[in-house]
Amino acid sequence: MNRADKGVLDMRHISTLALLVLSLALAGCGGGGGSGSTSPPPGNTEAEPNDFTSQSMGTLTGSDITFSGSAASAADVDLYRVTATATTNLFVRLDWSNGNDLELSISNAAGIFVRTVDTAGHPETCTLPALPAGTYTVRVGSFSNTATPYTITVGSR
Ligand SMILES: [Ca+2]
Ligand SMILES: [Ca+2]
Repeated sequence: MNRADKGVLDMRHISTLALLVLSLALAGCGGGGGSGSTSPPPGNTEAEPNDFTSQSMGTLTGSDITFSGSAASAADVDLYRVTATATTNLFVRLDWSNGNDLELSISNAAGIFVRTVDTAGHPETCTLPALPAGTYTVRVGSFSNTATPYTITVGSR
C-alpha cells in the first residue's frame, strides 16, 4: 500500500469516528420515543431511482409530511429533500416494523452530513433545533440485505 492509499484510509477512519462521536455527543437524536407524528402515511411514496438524486418531500408547513418507501437491501440508498422557508426545528422520524436495521442521516443545505442516527431499534428520530431556512436532505440507509418497508416523516416542531 502506498502512502496516498494509506492517507485515504486514515481519513475515512477519522471521518467515521468523528461521526460516531458526534452522534453520541448530541442530544435530540436517537431511537424510540418518537412522540407525535403518528398519523398514517397520506399516500406519498418513494420513487426510485433516488440513490444519488433526492426526491422532494415538499415544503414544511404546520403538518407533518410522511412518505412510504422500501430499503431494498444494504446497497439501497434513499434520498429525500425537504424545504424550510423560515427558521424551524426540523423533526425527522424513520420507522419500520421488521427486524432489520436502518439508519437515518440528515444533511444541511450545503450537502454536509450534520446528524446520523443509528440505534439498535426503531424508530430512529431526530430534531434539529433552530435550522435556518433552506433545503435539507434526509438519507435512509440499510444494514440488511432483505427489503425493509419504512415510513419517513418530517415536520416542523
Ligand atoms: Ca428504496
Ligand atoms: Ca434508493
